[in-house]
Formats: sequence, C-alpha cells, structure tokens
Amino acid sequence: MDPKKRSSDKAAQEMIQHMADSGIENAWDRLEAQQPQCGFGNLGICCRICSMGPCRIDPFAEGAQLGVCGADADTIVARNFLRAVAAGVSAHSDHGRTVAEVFLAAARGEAKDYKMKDLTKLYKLAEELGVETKDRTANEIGVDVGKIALAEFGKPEGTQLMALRAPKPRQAIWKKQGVTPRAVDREVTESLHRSGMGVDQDYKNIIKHASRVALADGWGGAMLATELQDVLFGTPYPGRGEINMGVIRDDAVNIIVHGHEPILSEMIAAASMDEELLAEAKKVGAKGINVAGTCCTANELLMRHGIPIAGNFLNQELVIATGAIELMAVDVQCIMQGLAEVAKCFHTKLITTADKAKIHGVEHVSMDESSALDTAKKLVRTAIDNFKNRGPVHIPKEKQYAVGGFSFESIKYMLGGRFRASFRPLNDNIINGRIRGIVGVVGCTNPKMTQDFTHTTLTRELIKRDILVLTTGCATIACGKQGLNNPSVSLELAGPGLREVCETVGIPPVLACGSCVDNTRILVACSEIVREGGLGEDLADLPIAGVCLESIHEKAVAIGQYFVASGALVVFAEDILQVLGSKNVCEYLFNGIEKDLGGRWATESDPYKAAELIHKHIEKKRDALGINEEKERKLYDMEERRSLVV
Ligand code: XCC
Ligand code: SF4
Repeated sequence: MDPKKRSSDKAAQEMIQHMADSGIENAWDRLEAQQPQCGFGNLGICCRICSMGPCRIDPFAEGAQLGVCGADADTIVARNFLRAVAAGVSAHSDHGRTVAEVFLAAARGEAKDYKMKDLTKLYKLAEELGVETKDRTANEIGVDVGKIALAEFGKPEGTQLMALRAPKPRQAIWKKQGVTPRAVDREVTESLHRSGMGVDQDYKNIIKHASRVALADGWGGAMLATELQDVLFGTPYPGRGEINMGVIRDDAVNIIVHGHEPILSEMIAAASMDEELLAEAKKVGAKGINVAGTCCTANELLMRHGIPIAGNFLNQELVIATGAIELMAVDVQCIMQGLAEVAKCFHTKLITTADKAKIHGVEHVSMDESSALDTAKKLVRTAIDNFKNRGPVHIPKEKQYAVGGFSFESIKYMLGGRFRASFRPLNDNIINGRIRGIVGVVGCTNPKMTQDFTHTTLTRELIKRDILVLTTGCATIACGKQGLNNPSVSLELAGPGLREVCETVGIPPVLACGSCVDNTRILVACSEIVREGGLGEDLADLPIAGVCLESIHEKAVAIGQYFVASGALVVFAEDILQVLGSKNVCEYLFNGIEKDLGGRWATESDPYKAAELIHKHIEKKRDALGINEEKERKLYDMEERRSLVV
C-alpha cells in the first residue's frame, strides 16, 4: 500500500496512511480485495439480461462467440453501453425532476422554505418556454414554468424544449438522424426495452438510441435541473472558497453534506447560520458550525455560497476518518455503502435523507420539502449534540483557495460587462488564436487510478497549450485541490495567449462550472459561441472537446454520449468505457458515428497523450474554420514564458 500511488492529493495521502495505521478499510483496500476483476465485464462482453444466461463471449475467439440466444459481441457490448447511458440519464434526470417538483411547490407556496432567488433568470426562462409574464406575479409565472418543466420528463408527445437552444443546423442533424429527444421517461423506458432479450440486435441502431436517450439528459433533464436550481437558489457568480480536508475545523461542529441535490444542502447551509443553533453550538464548547461538502453537492454550495469543499468522491471515507465530523448527511448518487463501516469507527453520525436512497443499518431522516428547514435544523442539532462524543482527531492541513461560480451567465458577464454581456471577446480571442479552443475536463475519481492525477495533469497540459479549460463534477474538485482554480497559481501555468486574455478579463484559465448536471452550462455556452458568429454554424465546427480520464459512474458515460451526439470529440480512459470487446462497436463509436453526428469518442488513459490528441483535434477544427494563422505555433516552456512577461 503506497499512499502516493493511491492519490496525488497530499491530504488524501495523509489520510490513507492514517486509515491504514488505524486498520480501517477504504475503497482502495476493497479494490485490492476484488482482484482480479472480471475481464469479460471490463470488455463489455458479458450479458446477464435474461435467464438463459449469464453468457459471455470469448475475447480470444477460442471459446463461445455467441450467447445462448445467438447474440454476438457487437449486440452485447452495444446493449451494455445503452443500459449504462440510460442509467446515467435516469440519475441526472431524476435529480432534475426532484428539483422541478420542489420548484413547483415553492412557486405554489407549498414549500415555504424555498423561494425563487433569481427572478431575472425566471423571466428569461418563462419567455423561452412561452409563459406569459405581463402583469403576473413571480409565483404565478413560476407555477407555469414549473408545470412545463415537470412535463418534460413524462409528456406523451413532442420533443425536449431545451433542445431548441442548440444551433439550428445541430437540430437539423438530430432530426435527420431521428435522435431528437422526446420525454426523458420515454427515452429511458425505450432504452431498457430495446436492450432487453430479443429486441434491438443491430449495434448501430442500439447506439443510435444511446444518442437519443443521452440527448434527453443533456438537452433535457440535466439542463432543466441546472436552470431551475439557478432560479431557486441563485445563478452562480464567481466567488472565493476553499477546497480540501484542511477546511475541516478542530474547534467547530463539522457537518458534511454529501451527494447531489441542493434541495438538502441548501437547507443545511441555511440552518447552520441560525442564531439559536449557533448559540447551542457555543454551549457545547464549539466555536461555530462548519458545513463543508463532498462530491457534486459540494460544487453546488461553493458555486452559490462559497461554502468550502472537503473533497471529491474518493475523499468521502477519508473525511470521516479525521474523527472530526459530527454528522454526514447524504442524499442521492455516489454515496459509498462503505461509509457506514467507517462511521462506526468514529462518533460520526451518518444520516440518509432521500427516501429513494437508504443504507441498511443507517439512520434515515426523511427530507420533505414542506418542512425542509425544520428537518435541516433537526440534523444540525443532532450534530451539535454529538460534538461531546468526539475522540482524537487527525485533520490534514492541506487546503487551497479556489474561485468557483462560472455559470454561463457569469462568464458572459465577465467577458462583456453587465450592459453588453456577450461572448464576442471570447470568440475574437479564439479567432485571433490567443485561445486555441475550449475543453471540458469532467468526471469523477476512481481507485483504479491515482486519485486526481489525470484530471490535474491533463488540465495543466491543456492550459499550457493556450486551451481554456472548463471543469465540472469531481474533476473540478481535483483541480481545485491542486490550486488550479486559484488564479495566482494557474495563471503562471497558462500559455501566453490564454494568460493574457484571462488577466485582462480577470478569470482563471480553469473555470469551475459546477456539478455534473452543470455540464449543460457548457452546451449552452458552446451554442452561444456559435450564435455569436465567426466560428462556424454548428457545435461540431467549434474547436472544442470533452475529456474524462477518471470516472466511476454511468452518469459520466451518459454525459460523454450527449457531448458526442452534440458534435464534440470526447476522450475517455480505456477502462471506463467498457466497450473494447466489440471491434465493430469501437469502430463505430471512435469513427463512424462522426459522419452521422459530427462528434466521436476516443480512448486514451495517459494525460499527456490525451492533451496531445485533443490539441491536434482542436487545431484541425481551427484549420477547417480557416482561422489558423500561417506562422508556426510554438509551445513555450516556463523560462521562455517568464521572459514574455514584463
Ligand atoms: Fe459522482 Fe457527482 Fe462522478 Fe463525482 S463527478 S463521482 S458522478 S459526484 Ni459527477
Ligand atoms: Fe445470454 Fe442472450 Fe440471454 Fe444475454 S440475452 S443472457 S446473450 S441468452
């Protein structure tokens, strides 16, 4: 066990060692116990969707090449891929639906603790959705917007309204290919139907539906989640926060919110500022109530309130092992069951709050929107009461400043100012070559890889090449932990062109755009870049790419597929995609699909090679746009770059 192999984050290394010394298991240990993992599964060639199986295809062509029903490797791999995408879509979109329900309840006055905060965004959304705004109250408008949004998940006919935000030529491609997304529920249901035994057995047709269901997420469920959260909790604007386990305080009551839906974390954040509760915390000898987040809910809180982030996916168990956490409240997605065992070793109270996500043996407090703040206060009080039970603590010092809060609106505002908010300066700087292109670095952390290493190395390599990086999800936190969201650290690492633009505008070269549902902010931004003009007619013309070299969840595959279906190059680490067991599926995903949809997949696990691959792709797109200058491009090293700066 070498902590440095397990994580590139110093605080995590310290806690991994500490857990090993204390004899407490974590995900890395459990991964070791799982070795060797199933090679068939890794290649995507095992099928257990009917009870004639489970079947598996021999990858060396010596054993069985067909399942009992006759399905070949292409069908099996494609079906598994579609099921992964559909599962990912269902996660984001169920999150989106919950937000829509709370939004509607808030507008109706049935969820008294939630109030619409960003009315400007409400009016814009209303206009977009054709809701009358004249002489109506915000709540009346909100009710109509909420109803329309909620219907998007299950409406019996028509296609996703958010898809109308895409450039017209993109919409035409979707129409021609027959992948314009209908209701989210319908696309997910159809995915399960088509991938069941004896239904769709043409791998290209199966992957086509993977595009359609993924688009229902990116230009549907997840986009609505972001939009409605912004209206309800406020659209993020840049602000400073702190990231890493050093944000845990030894003198305060520490509460960790972990999961995805800001419905819970917003209320706990509010409750932690309650005067009465603060007084109670003082009474038990604490100097305050410290709320910090892990995983995507952490991104939501940092983006909107500057609330600190304790870590990303693989930090969740480590955080508890500090012994300083009075309470961890979790909702949905990416919650390891292993938390329950770790929490048992300390005084930490682990509490589940979403009725659809309980853990056996763990206390459950149901979070109901009609009494959300009261429930949150109850949780905070539980944490305060638990402070006295704290034993010895071990808190790493490591933390970094980070600037978060780069929503679509705030980027537009930063670039152009309130009165002429516009993407023009960005387009101009891409055209003149100071910025070569834009890349979304997204994804999770995974114990199979050295935590955070690929995200951060790749990000450094990209900004060095004058490529603007937008991050979401746990990749954001990875970058944040290593200072990349801190302009004073990351500007030094950026190429001269990118650096100049970022300094002029006052933004870091790595923009933290939020949680995983907020990948849709990137889609909206790219559509705006097309609309602004000078960089082609369609998303597929843009010098952009998406990349995810470390991830765990099916959600990441769904995100990848909606970026591909939106016209982008998407690079994943090989192991994550689990499609290598079919040559035909690979050939289609890595090449053929580009003819149909303009985007394609690529696999590369090495961050340096991935940066090279992406850079080449971006330059190719620039060539095609005719915006590449004649003079030879040059990669500056540190010394040369310093000499450029006066
Ligand atoms: Fe989960 Fe969202 Fe992945 Fe992190 S990035 S491990 S999905 S928390 Ni979304
Ligand atoms: Fe086997 Fe076919 Fe059933 Fe899959 S669907 S388990 S390949 S028989």
